[in-house]
Amino acid sequence: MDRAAHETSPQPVRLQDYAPPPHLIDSVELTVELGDDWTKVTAILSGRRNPAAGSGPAPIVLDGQDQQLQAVTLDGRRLAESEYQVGAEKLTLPAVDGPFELMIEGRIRPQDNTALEGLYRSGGLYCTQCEAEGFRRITYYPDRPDVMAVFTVRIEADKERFPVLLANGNCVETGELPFGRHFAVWHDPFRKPAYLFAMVAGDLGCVEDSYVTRSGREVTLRIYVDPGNEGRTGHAMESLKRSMRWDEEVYGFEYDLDVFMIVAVSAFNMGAMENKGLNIFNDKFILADPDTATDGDFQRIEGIVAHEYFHNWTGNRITCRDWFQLSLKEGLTVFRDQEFSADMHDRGVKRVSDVRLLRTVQFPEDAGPTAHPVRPDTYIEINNFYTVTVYEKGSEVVRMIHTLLGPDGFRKGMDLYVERHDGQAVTCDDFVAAMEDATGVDLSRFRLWYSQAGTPTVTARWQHDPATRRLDLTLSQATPSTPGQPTKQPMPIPLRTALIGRNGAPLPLRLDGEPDGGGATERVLVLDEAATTVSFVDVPPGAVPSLLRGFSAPVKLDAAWSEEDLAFLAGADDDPFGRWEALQSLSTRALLAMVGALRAGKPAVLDQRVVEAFRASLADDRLEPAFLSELLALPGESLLGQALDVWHVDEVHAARAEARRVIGETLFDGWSALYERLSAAEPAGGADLSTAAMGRRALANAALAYMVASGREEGIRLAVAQARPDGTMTRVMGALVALNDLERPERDAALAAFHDRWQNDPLVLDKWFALKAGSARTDTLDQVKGLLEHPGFSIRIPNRVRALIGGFTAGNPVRFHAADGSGYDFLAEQVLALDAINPQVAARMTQPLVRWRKFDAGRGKAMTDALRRIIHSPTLSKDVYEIASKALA
Ligand code: 0A1
Ligand code: ZN
Repeated sequence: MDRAAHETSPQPVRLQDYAPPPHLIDSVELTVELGDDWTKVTAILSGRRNPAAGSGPAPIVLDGQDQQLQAVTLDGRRLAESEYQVGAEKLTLPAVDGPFELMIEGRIRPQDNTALEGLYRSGGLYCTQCEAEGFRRITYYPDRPDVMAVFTVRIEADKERFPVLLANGNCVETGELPFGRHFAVWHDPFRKPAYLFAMVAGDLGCVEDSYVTRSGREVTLRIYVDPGNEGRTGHAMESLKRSMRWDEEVYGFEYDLDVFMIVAVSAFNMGAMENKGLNIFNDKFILADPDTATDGDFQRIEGIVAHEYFHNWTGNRITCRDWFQLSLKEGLTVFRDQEFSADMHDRGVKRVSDVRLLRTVQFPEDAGPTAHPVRPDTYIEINNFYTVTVYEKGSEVVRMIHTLLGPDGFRKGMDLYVERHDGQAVTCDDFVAAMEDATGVDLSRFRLWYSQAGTPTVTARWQHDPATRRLDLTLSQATPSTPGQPTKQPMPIPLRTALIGRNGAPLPLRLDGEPDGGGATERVLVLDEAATTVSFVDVPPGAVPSLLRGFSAPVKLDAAWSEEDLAFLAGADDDPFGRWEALQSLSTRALLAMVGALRAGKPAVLDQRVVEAFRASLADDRLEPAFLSELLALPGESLLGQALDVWHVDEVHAARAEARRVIGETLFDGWSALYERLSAAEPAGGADLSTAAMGRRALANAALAYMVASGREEGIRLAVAQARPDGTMTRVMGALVALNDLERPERDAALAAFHDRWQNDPLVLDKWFALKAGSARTDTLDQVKGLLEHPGFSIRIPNRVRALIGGFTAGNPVRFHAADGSGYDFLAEQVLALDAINPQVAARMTQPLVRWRKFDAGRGKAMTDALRRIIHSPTLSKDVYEIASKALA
C-alpha cells in the first residue's frame, strides 16, 4: 500500500489557515551548557498575550522536537507533570491571559544530530542551523517567524576544546568556570525570529578586519575557520566589504551592529545562513585560493557572501510573517545579489548565466509535478520549498517590478517598504503595496506572478508592410496548467523590445498614434491581456525585432524568427542577452534537427549556419572574452531534453557531442590561435582575479574543450599539459573537464594525478568526485558505487553526497538515465540510506526522479518503480514523502 493511502500520511499546512500567534515573546534568555553526554538548555521566556489574536486566557503552545523536557516553571512556580502535555512536536501549557515568565529546562544530544538542523556537531565544532524550523530542536518555543524577541545567550563549554564561543549580537561577558570550563554571554539588541538564532563553539582560527560605514561607524569583521585555513579567507573578506559598500551606495542600507561574523563549517545542508550578525557558511562558499578554487568558485563565494550580508535588511530587519512568504526575503535578496554581481563584473555575462540557471532548473520545476507558485499556498515540509522557484523565479518577479517602475521608482518603493516595516514580519503583498504606494503604479494584476505557478509562453508574430512602413507585432500569452491550478489568467508581462535595422543598428521607435517616439530605441511593452497587437511606424524594410531583451520576464518566447534572422541577431543585436539568445536558439534548432535525424536512423549533420555563426563570433574582436565564452557554449543536454516532448537522452547526448566535434574540427585553427593568445596572456600563478582575467581563462578553457572535442591529438596533448596538478585550479579543472569523457589512458592518468595531489583536501576532492561521477563513460556508475567506499567520502557530509551522488544523478543525464534503470535503482537505494541520516538532503536528492513523464515509457516505468520503492519505506521522512508522493500523483 502506498503511504499516500495510509492514515498517517503527513498533513499539509495551508496559507489560508494562517492565524496570528496567540502569545508573543519579548525576550529570551538562553543558557546552553555543552557537555559530552548531554547538552543542557535552559530558556527563560518573557511573553504576553498577543492583542492581535484576541483576548482572554489561551493555552501556551510551544513547538519542540527531539529533546527531553526536564522541567517547566511558569511565573516562578514549577509545574507538575499533570499541568502540561508533551506531544511528539508540541508542548501545551496552561492558559494565560496577561504577561508571563516561563522557564523551560531540557536536554539534547547534538552529537547524534545527523539531520544538521538545530544544534549539531560538524567535526569538532558545535554549530546551529535554525531556518526554517530548527530552533524547536534546541528548546521548546513558538518557532514561527512572526514571533520576534530580543535574545541573550549564555554558552558554557570545556575551554580547551571549545575556546571560541559565539552567538548573535555583541559579546557582553566572558569568564572561567570550574573543571576547565568557561562561558560567554552574547546579547543581540535587535528583535528577531528564532530562525535567525545562531551559536557556535569550537577551536577556530579567526581572521579579523574592519569596515567604516558611510556614517563613520567602525564595524569589526571576523571570519572563523578551521585552524590552518585562515589563508583562504581573503576573497570572502574582500567580498564582504564590497557588499557592505554596495548596499550603502545602492540602497542606503548600513550595517547595524558593531561586529559582523562569518563561521565556515564543513557539514552544512545548504549554501549559507544569514543569522543576525553571525552568518554560518558551508565552507565551500568561504575558502578559496587560486590553487584550490576555480574562478567560478570565486564568483560564487562573492555572490553568496553578498546574499547573506544583504539579508541583514531584506530578511532580518524585515522578515517573513509565515513561511509561505519565503520569497519576500529570498526573491528580493537574490535580485539584490544578482545586481551586485552584475555591477562588480560584466552585466551581460551575469544575466546570461542567471537565465541559464533559471531555464535549466526552474523551468523544469515549473513544468513538473512539484510546480508551485513563488508564494506557495500549501506545503508538507517547508524545507522542500527552498526552491529555484522561490529563489530564482522570485528574483525575476522582483526584477519585473524593477523594470515596470524604473530604477528610481523601485528605490522609492524600497525606501517606503523599510520605512513602513522595519522590525516587522510581513507578507509579499506588503512588499508589492509599498512599491505601488511609492510610485502610484497599479500592480494589482501583477500580483498573479506570486500566486500562479507555471511558465507562461509568449508567442510573437509580426508583419511588415513596406508600403505603409508599419510593423504590426502580435503578442499573446498562455500559461500551462500545474498541479492544483488547472486554468490560468493572463499576467502583465514586461517585454523589452527593439527593432534592429538591416545595417545592424537599433532603430528609433515610434508607436502608431504617437506624435514622436522621442528617439528611444527600446520600449518596455507590457502584455497584460491574452493577446494584443502593437504597431510601430516608420519602420524600414528588413528590420528584425529584438524581443524579451535582457530576458525581461521569466517566460518562454515563441517568436517567428527565421534561421537567417537568428544568425543576423547573433551578430548584430546590441542587447547582450539578445545576441546570446539568438545563437542559442539557432543552435537549439540545429541540435533538435540532429536528434530527429538520429531517431529516424539517419546520420546527424550539424546545420552549417551554426558553424558560420560561431566562426563570425570568434572573429568579432569587439566581444569581451567572458561574453564570448558564453556565446560559444552550446545549450546543455537538459535544455535540449526540455525542448523535446520526450527527452531522448542518448540521441540528445550523441547529437550534442557530434555538434561539438564538428565545431571543434571545422574551426580548429581559430580555437588553437585563440588558445595560444589567451594562454600567453595568463600571468604565472593565475592570481589575477580581475573580471577580465577570469574572462580570458573561461574563453581559453572553452577553446581547449573544443580542440579536445575535435578528436585531434593536438587538443588532447594541450589538455594533458594543462591538467598537470601544479597549475591553478581554473586551468586544471578546465583541462580535466575537457578530457573527462574520453576513453583514453591520458584521461585516467590526469584524474589519478589530481586525486593524488588533492586527496587530503576535502573541497578539492569533491571536484574529483564530481568529475568521476559526471563522466559520460560507460563505466561511470560502477566507479561511483566503488567511490562510496573511498576514505574521503561520507554520507554524513552533504558536500560529499552532492559531489558524488548528485554529480551522477543530476550532473550526468546520459548515464543516470541508462535504459536498464540501473541509475534509478542506485538513486532509490541512496535516497533511502540518506533519509535515515539527513531527510532534508535526501529529499533534494530525490528530485532527478520526479520528471519521469518527460521520458519514454520504459524509463518512465523504471523511474516510477524507483519512486514506489522509496515511498514504501516504512520509516520515510515527511521531506522525502512529500517529493515522492507529488511525483507519483
Ligand atoms: N536562508 C538561507 C538558506 C538556507 C535555508 C535553509 C537552511 O536550512 C534548512 C539553510 C540555509 C539563504 O537564503 O541563504
Ligand atoms: Zn537567502
